[in-house]
Order: sequence, then C-alpha cells, then structure tokens
Amino acid sequence: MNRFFLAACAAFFACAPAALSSAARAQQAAPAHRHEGVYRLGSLRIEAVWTRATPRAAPVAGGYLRIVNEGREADRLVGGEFARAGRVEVHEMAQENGVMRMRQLQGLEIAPGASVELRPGGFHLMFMELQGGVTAGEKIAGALVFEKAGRIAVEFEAAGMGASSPSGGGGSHEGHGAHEGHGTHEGHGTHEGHGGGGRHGRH
Ligand SMILES: [Cu+2]
Repeated sequence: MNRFFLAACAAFFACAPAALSSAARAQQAAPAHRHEGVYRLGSLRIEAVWTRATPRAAPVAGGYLRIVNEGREADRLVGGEFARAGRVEVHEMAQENGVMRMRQLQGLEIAPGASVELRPGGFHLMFMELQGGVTAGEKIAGALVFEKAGRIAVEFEAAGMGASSPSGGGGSHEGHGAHEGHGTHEGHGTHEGHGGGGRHGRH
C-alpha cells in the first residue's frame, strides 16, 4: 500500500514540474499560440474566429468570435485589426424601441469565468473602410486587442454571405464541407435538421 502511494506521488511529482515548466516556457517565449483555431492570450481563450462574405463594394464587414476568460481578472476587448479594413470598432447590435440599432462600444468586458460570444445580431467587431469585400472561404489576417492582455494575431475565416454561424447556417454554403471529424464542436449542431419532414400537424 505504501509502495503504491509512493509510486503515485512519484508519478505526480515527476509530471507536475514538467507541466509547469512547459507552461512557463510558453508564457515567456510566446504568450500567444494557436492550436487548431483556438488561440490563447494570457488567461483568455479565443475560438471560432470568423467573418462573413460581403458584396464586393461593401463598406463594412463584421467579425465574430468567442472569448472565454479563464483568469481571475476582467479584461476588455477594445479593438482589433483586419487586413482589408481601415479600422476596427467594437459594436453592439440591440433593440431600441423595437428597432435594431448598432452602436459603438468603448470596449467589451470579459468578466472572470465568463464566455462572451460576438455574433451576428449581437456584439461584433465592425470592420470599417473595407476595401475589396470578403469572399466566402477566404482566411483574412487580423488581430484582436485587449486592454490588459494586449494584442494577438488571428485569422478570420469567411463564411457565406448572411451566415449566422461559422459553419454556414444561412446564405450560400460553398465549400466548407468537411466539418465532420473535429469532434467537440458542441452546439452548432442541428446540421441534420431534427428528423426531417415531421409535418407539424401530426402531433
Ligand atoms: Cu456594427
């Protein structure tokens, strides 16, 4: 029994310093690194970074993503960059007296433990002074800027025009395909439309 306990301890302690030092190294060498569409910047995790196709002459486009604050302090998304835009603002779309309106925010707070989603119809990045529009399937370089965590380079993947999620959901679905396999795409689901057909009348 003692021997088992010691072995378990040894395994734990052998493992822990390695994990710590590699985390520490990552912190020093490159505070931000990318792993399969998930970005980390300090204690922020950033995922599902996307944009939508626009007409060629469109003056603006939207930027969408999810930010999870795994730390103990609040931070704020204060801006960003988009290779094809003159500047980037943080916006909110909300109903005011029954009318959908967009307004610029001075920053979007990400509370400790919170997960904030920027998506069509809600919070979003607005790419101003857009040049040349956005085509579905493109990956366009950009960056996010946080008040405390600083700047991180990201890539915005363009979904179809009018899409309501990065995997399409409306508008033109060209290409993308191949979503199977990645596992763990929680949610988005509803790809196989709820057992089709069901003629509502039946119930
Ligand atoms: Cu906007």
